[in-house]
Amino acid sequence: MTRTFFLALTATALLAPLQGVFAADEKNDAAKYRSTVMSTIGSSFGGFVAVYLGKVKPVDVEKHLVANTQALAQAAQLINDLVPAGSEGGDALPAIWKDPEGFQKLANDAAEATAGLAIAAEANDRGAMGQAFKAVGNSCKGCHDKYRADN
Ligand code: ASC
Repeated sequence: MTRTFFLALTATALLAPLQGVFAADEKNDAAKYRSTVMSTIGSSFGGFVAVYLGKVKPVDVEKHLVANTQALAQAAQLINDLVPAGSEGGDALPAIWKDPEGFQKLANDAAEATAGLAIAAEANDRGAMGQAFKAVGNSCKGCHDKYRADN
């Protein structure tokens, strides 16, 4: 086996999990991408909550609070750009495309609330994190109630 062939084989194996996300024959790649980003948001918020509430105790708690909230805030910046025309489907309700301004407002609120949580984590201010945590939860719920199926 040549070295090049071996490297190509390794790369293919490493990238295999991504094929589920970016399968070429997907009918609606944009809807799938939306779901991928929203999963990132759910995972990073869940990670923050687990550490903040002490359900898990990493050695460097502050590092985990900061990293999870930064990942959350970064991904939340993408929400307002996840609903292009033609990407209807998945858990997204048609109301998003009937009321684009309403959706954009809640998307911007989510970006703001998550940025606030990241700032509170960076400051290692538990009180501010608690307040921002509530604001983020309310933002998720408010948008899902209006624009997401299967809440
Ligand atoms: C989460 C998650 C949501 C929100 C929502 C908050 O962790 O996946 O959709 O929080 O439940 O009310």
